[in-house]
Amino acid sequence: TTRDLTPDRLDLPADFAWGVATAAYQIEGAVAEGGRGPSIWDTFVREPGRIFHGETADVTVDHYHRWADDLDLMAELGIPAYRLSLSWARLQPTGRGALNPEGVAFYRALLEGCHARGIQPYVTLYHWDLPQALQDEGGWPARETAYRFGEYAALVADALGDLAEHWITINEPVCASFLSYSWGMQAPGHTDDTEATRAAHHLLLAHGLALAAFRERRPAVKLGITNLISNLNPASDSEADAAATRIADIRFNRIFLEPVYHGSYGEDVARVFGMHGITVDETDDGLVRRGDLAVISAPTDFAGVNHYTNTLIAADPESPTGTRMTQVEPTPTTFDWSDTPDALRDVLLRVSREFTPLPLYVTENGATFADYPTHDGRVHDPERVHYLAGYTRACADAVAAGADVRGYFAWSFLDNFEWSWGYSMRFGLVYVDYPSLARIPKDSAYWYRDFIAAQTAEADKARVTDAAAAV
Ligand code: PNW
Repeated sequence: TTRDLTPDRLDLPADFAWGVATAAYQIEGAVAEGGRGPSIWDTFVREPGRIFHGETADVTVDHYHRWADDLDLMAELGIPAYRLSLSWARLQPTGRGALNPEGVAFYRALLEGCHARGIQPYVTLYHWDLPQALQDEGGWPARETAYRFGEYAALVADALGDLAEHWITINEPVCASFLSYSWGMQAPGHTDDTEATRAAHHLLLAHGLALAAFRERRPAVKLGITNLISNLNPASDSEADAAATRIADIRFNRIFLEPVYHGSYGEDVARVFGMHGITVDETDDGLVRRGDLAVISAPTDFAGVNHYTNTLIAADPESPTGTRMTQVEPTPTTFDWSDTPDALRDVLLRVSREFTPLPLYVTENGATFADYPTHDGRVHDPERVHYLAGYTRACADAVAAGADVRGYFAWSFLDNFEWSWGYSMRFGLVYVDYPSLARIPKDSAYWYRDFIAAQTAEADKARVTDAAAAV
């Protein structure tokens, strides 16, 4: 199908936050500079066979040294909002004790640099880079890690809490628990379901403790947690496929949504925990302690939704998980993920109808395509333009259908270290030429610039002019 991709004005409020997103470990590099301590990812990338081509993120796109140029480029593209994450190991090298002053200085300069350019920062406290010292003491399967995170959050609230209005506690607890401790795909690369389930609860507890720490110190800021929410549907109308879909939905989505927004693990989630011999009844010595759910479900100000996949689920007794998953067509991306924007609309509507009436932010959405520079110094990525045009419109469709969506952040600003895929998967609107590290905006970056300008034509013109004058 052809679609007119000329950006036009969507029916959304003028203050809708259009942004781009990144994460510290994927872009900063400088892993042994500025007093930073090692994180579980520094360890993981050094283990043979973990990362495509054995690549590391020791340098990645060198944002630690190039941040000012990167923010200049963001301002030139007229991008009004930027979601970034703080490296826990840069701020608190061993995961306990006073903050590292060089780390604080780096992030203060970065956040002040956003404001100087008229860019609103949205800050994530944890995007997977646990200090190695805390993994050595048990990592997320250990309850103490949640308390360390609460202390870290309190120190960050004091040191940096004046520099952003929106704070996200944890990015995608499903990845930091199941992908990391059960599926072995992400650091620390363990394959133990019980560990993963314990990690899941402790990540939620860590969210709640960080929320309380910020509330006490920074009553004016807006807080939320970001969950990865896949659109899951049965592959057929058979009862077996419907049952398999319900189980997948519990494992991927409901484990993390119910405790935060409903204040309890529901019966279905309890059954899945039970498969690992774990009870979710609150007790004095079990995984879920008395009072945990009150901490986890304390009110937030918004809900973060990361959305990538649109999955059909079939029961498959032959497979170890009992399910077979395929993505809904078309799947033009290098990861074989879909370009089906109605999935984003459906996920947003589901979260708002089933889980929370809070404002929603799409804190990540994007795709990877095999795109390469052409000889004219431009990078043509028509598939990404098509993807962005559809998924931004899906936000307006969700609002029209009743969801309170307030922002959309494209993943990612720059090509970067795509975790276990190393540099082989490019999600950026801006191309990075390895190893020169030159930044070249792709056609999608220019499309997004024009799209954003079209959303806020008058207000935006004034803002871009101010920012250009300030640079
Ligand atoms: C997100 N899935 O992770 C992360 O937040 C980013 O750091 C990452 O670079 C980006 O997506 C692209 O992969 C995901 O299994 C992990 O559907 C898993 C899935 C999707 C996104």
